[in-house]
Amino acid sequence: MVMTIAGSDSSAGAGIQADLKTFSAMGVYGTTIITTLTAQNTRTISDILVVPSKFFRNQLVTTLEDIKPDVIKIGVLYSKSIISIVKNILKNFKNPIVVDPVLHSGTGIKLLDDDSFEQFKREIIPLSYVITPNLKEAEFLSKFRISNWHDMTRAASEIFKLGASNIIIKGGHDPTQETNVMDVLFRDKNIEPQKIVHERLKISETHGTGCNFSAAIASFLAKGYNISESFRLANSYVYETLKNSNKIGNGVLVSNPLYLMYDNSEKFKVLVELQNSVSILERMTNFFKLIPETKTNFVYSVEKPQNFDDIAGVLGRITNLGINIRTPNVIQFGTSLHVSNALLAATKFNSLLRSAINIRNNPGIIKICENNFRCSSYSRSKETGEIKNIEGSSIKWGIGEAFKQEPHAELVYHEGDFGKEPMVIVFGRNPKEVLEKIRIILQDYVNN
Ligand code: PXL
Repeated sequence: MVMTIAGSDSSAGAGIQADLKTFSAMGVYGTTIITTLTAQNTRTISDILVVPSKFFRNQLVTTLEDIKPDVIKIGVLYSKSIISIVKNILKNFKNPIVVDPVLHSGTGIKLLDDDSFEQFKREIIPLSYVITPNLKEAEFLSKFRISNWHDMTRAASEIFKLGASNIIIKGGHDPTQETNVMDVLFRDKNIEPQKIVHERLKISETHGTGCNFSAAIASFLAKGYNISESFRLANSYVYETLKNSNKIGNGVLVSNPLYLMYDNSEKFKVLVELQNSVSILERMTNFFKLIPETKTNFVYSVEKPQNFDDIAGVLGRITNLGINIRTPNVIQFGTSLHVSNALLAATKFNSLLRSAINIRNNPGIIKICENNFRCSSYSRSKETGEIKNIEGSSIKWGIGEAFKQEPHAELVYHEGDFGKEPMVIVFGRNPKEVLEKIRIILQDYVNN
């Protein structure tokens, strides 16, 4: 259980909204105590309303009375009266408090009143188990300009003097570091600082990552990880949220704390569904008769696949044993090249197609296919030498040609070329739909 005491961001990229998304993605329950309401979009904050003190206090007291957090995260506090209330109520709180010392928004608007700053340092920092300033905030808190490692350690020692137990200085905004980003956890003097260096992502300015980071630290601490592990885990989590930022307005990008949760759950569903369908295929009598010499693969992709890694297939392909088939039944992302390539090309024309299998091409099979499904085809002899010479580009080109002729195709075939086996590729929205088509083809094929 985690509590956040922070400001609301109407654009939902930072503040309370980012915190709650992060807690939820981490699987921890979050409660939300709102200090301020901001009217903002991805370009600016146009207005700030500070929640009246009495009401703010009631939120905190009422929630704490009943719901006991393992960790509390503090973000924007804004005013002196809110700072006093937080200090008075939390001064005897025994569990870890994570303080994200938010002073300004990315657009430069103040998120801590000028005359609240000294009080914030005096009353809030000593409450913190860990404080997570970026370079600018570390400079403000320590009154040191930071331009190298030595300055950073001096700034950290000044912040220790203010009463923090652990300090994480985030280096993401360091303009002198063009290729790398370094975050550092400073602990007791006797413990070597823990540095984490990442390659700098080539994306423009992003909103919300500071909140995602401190909320992730709070979540990992609440799960029982120590500060060093929580730092490492939160760091790689934020790297993913940043890498998958979205453009939701016309200004800065917004980081995506839910990305990994959705991605992992979608990938898990894809693996399970494909695995089940491969098992069904294994038991399908006579399927071996449809396997081409170059073997078969059966693939299934996440929604809107970008590359091979978004498409699961059968490791080592499915083999014809003459009386049945053999499949290693190991399903992995990124294992099939040919059938995945065909699917990637097909989704450009019909984004609902997410599964595919390749089978033999002979006149009997083609006749059955033409009778039962919307088919299209291409001739490999029409492709130019330029395309032939680039590995994988023949399939992409051919599938493109076939879908240009018949945008609703469910099945595409080609007659092969010198050294290239003729092939049929059966598409479907999911593996079950593909299996159904295989069943229909097989029924006719075996009966005739
Ligand atoms: O990213 C810092 C931050 C925190 N909380 C709120 C904010 C911002 C930045 O704009 O608006 C409410």
